[in-house]
Amino acid sequence: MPQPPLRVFSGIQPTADSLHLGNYLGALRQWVSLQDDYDCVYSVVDLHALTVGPDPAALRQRVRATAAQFLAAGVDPDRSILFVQSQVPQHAQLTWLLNCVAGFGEASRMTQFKDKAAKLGDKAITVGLFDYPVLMAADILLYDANLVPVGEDQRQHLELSRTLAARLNSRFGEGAAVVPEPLIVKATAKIHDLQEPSAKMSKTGHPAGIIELLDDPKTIAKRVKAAVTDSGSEIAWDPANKPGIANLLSIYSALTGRPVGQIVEDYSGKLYGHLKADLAEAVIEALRPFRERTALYLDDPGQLDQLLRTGAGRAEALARVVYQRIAARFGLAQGTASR
Ligand code: AQP
Repeated sequence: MPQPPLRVFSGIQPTADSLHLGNYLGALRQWVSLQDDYDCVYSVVDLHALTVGPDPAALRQRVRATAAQFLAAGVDPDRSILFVQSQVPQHAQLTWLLNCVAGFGEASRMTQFKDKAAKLGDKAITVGLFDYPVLMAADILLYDANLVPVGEDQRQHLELSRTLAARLNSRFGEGAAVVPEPLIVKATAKIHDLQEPSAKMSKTGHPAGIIELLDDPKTIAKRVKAAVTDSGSEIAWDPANKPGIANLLSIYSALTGRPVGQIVEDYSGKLYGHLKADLAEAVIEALRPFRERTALYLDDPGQLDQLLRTGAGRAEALARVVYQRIAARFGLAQGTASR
């Protein structure tokens, strides 16, 4: 008998007006090709964005802008489920159940929490920020997802999701939860900050270190040309000693589909400036149609909202069944009630 396709789940936070090249190459681009072989569920994870206390009006705008960028990249709402996390109440409900099986110690070990907490300072750290990885586990388990395409920065969070799923199965018996597998594309797993190549490119990083997907061509060229390079002048693949050049080479290779070795050969005897000029052109050309398509979706917010409501309805139909199954295992009455 033919098996149903495996389920994929992934999400991106609406924490900026534009996504960046790391989000695109580390996650979004994979999302689009996975649609050919898997049953995909993609979400604008606005509950996650609340963990850093965004301005409400900005958040509303960014939810739409993020969804528009998913669509512009090629997420197809007819083939995949595309929805906004807060429109499906089971995400918050399942988080509570998982909070009650997650260890305080294991949540305390999450390096992303430690990094963000250090950036925000004691007064701004919320319980929500601490709980971020448990909410992420709820997102994944709620759809019985088999595969989760993410960048390297999310590997530890995904490991926690796997631990929690396995714990539900050992505590309540097999079949309580599906244990998800990470899907991390090695070559683009971590795109680095252009100004600080030891750090990942991040929406909340310094603007000069980021290439935003909606940046205009002039800004893109400026950012690429100002990227920090390394001492010496030889264009070589040496991530340990030449992290700045290695980052530019990975981005170039990912955008053009040409292997890094071939690019290095082409630039033998040339200067960093040549590589930067060609890379800027490649980024501009790759992002031009993306920017135009995003603008078209944002021109019609009514239609975009309708599309997202339809997606939320489809997501909730799946989430309700899984939530009730898990809640019943916990012994909660509502887990067995029909509505
Ligand atoms: N630099 C990166 N390289 C490769 N993949 C990346 N991702 C993020 N940065 C890189 C992947 O993008 C997806 C969405 O991430 P997110 O926006 O939900 O949260 P994040 O990982 O916290 O990304 P940012 O940009 O750093 O956001 P802020 O600054 O708001 O926290 C994930 O799959 C992630 O792996």
